[in-house]
Amino acid sequence: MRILFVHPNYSAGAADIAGNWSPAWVAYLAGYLKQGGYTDYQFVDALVDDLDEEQLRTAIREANADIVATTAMTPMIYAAQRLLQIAREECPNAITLLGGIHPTFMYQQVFGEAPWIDVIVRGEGEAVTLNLVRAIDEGRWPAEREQIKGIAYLEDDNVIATPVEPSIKDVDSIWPDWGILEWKKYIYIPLGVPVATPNMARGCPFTCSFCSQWKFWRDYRVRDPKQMVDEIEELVKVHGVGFFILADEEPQINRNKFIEFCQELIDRDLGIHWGINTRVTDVMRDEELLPFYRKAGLVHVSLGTEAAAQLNLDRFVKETTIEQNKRAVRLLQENGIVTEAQFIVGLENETRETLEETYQMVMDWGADMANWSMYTPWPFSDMFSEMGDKVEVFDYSKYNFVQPIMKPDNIDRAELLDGVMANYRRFYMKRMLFQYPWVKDAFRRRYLIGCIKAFFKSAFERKFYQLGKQNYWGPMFKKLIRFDYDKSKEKIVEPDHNAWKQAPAAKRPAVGTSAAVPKACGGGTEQLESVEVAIPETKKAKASMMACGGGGEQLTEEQMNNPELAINQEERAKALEEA
Ligand code: B12
Ligand code: SF4
Repeated sequence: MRILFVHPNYSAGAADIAGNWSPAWVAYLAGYLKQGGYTDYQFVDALVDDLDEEQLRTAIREANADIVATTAMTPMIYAAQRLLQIAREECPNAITLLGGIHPTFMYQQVFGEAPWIDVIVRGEGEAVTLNLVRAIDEGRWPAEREQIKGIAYLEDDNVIATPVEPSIKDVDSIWPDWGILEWKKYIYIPLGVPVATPNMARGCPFTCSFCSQWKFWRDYRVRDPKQMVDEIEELVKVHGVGFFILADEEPQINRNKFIEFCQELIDRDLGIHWGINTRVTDVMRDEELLPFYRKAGLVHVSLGTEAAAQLNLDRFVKETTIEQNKRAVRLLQENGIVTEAQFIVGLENETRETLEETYQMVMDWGADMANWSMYTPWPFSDMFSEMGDKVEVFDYSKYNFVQPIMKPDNIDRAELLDGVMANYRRFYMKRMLFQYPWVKDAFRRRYLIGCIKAFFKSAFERKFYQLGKQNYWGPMFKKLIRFDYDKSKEKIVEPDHNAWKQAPAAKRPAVGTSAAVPKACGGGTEQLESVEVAIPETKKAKASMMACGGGGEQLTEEQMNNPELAINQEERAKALEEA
């Protein structure tokens, strides 16, 4: 049973500009298969090797695998679909397999567009993939496929989704096979060392309306910190990794585990530096622990500061304030940790002035780095339905945070892009001239200058924000900006909301009209029967599956008291610690 994993060749030109990133999905799936007795797998990274279609075709043909598997975030879905089409052409007998966040929710649309895909794994991949591979190996595929939980497939032009697989409670049973990657390819430009994105905790107890990660993993689970550091030790000693970013949505929320993790890193003195994406409220909660975190090697924190206006923070159900943003940045700065503030811009109320406000604000906060992402409601996020007809682009390859898929009411897209670029230019020019070279801490200085190197490299190559494709040459040439997108993609096919965790009703007060109000199924793990829906057209098809019983008020008392769903930060953190 030979399995070929392939990472699609798609680059957004934003977060990925800091280097070549090692894909964690491959390592985690391969590791789980290995433990299950399947070791005949290989990996092709079409992104890092920049393979064109012909080269991809050759690589797939030569691998001659029984299963060809790939992944898809939303913007890379067409690249993934095409990749599997090539696999179908080159290896007609191989099973084509797709997983990842986008197909998890959008499998109906995916099958409508790419019927050559044999099977989609929905949600957390390890257990489902092992069950699937075993069924194929034992000759139970396709005859008994309806018995495999967590998959979707086409049967006589109907999309079949089996009941969801329970999440893996014992996350320590997952041990990735990082050896599947060729580490010399994955260099983080700021430090010139191999970079990894290992995963300690899965899930997030918050329910921000623009985000889908909390739905995807459903419940919050965290690994044993000692085992986590075993994994990091392997990454350092066996694969030469010198920097990592935790792939976690919310690494700090279980404070005790995070402290244990840091202590273990200190005790083992691995000499590794690392970063996290976290919430400003966690930074403030752990104010006194920041020197300890820094000692453990934490050097880079990306903060979901998101907005310059409280109105927008509230709308995102972020449960933070502008004041907290400012304070968190300051605390990190005081503790010598590189601070990156992240903004979401381009909502309908965006203007040149509000863009200016974000710039002024981040300068006032004193963050080392800043980024401005174009507001991109994932089609399966709660906020998407609120946007109604404001979303004009249904070509998912543009859902990448860098190409505006909505036009604000009072400025056009060119103005928006130009305003964002003006912020980047001013911010990094000032930082480069007046801050980075004068930072006293030698490591921090080297790190920041390394970041600016990565930034300029991508800007020079016109890959940053896909400026080449968007034909952006500077403020004088706004009229030349091109926003090409595939207009034949007119609407979304309604995602599958029902199989996944839902935000408590109390967290979604009075949110506009909603074409697709998520049904509060409560996010249980085994509540769905197999369901069958006709294969949808690529138009708005209301094929929402009501196998959970529908209804808007279904959260139980127990679920409301669950730490995952508790309403405020302190309650949640306390409940999680107790758990
Ligand atoms: C690390 C990371 C990156 C790294 C990439 C690392 C890499 N090489 O893959 C960097 C920094 C480069 C990056 C870039 C981007 N990212 Co990013 N990234 C993440 C992050 C933080 C962790 C991803 C991860 O490794 N998770 C751990 C692994 C184990 O989980 P996983 O990938 O989901 O895989 C599991 C399942 O999905 C499933 N699965 C996945 N693939 C497959 C395939 C098969 C065959 C099967 C069976 C199962 C399966 O099984 C796996 C194991 O359970 C996530 C947020 C998060 N916390 O998850 C965002 C996230 C994935 N990124 C996101 C986005 C949008 C982007 C960018 C577009 C942002 C930008 N403008 O730059 C770019 C796109 C990348 C590109 N090529 O252009 C979004 C995607 C949302 C969406 N709906 O698509 C996320 C979810 C963050 C968010 N804001 O919501 N990212
Ligand atoms: S805190 Fe909000 S944005 Fe961050 S992972 Fe959780 S739900 Fe998503």
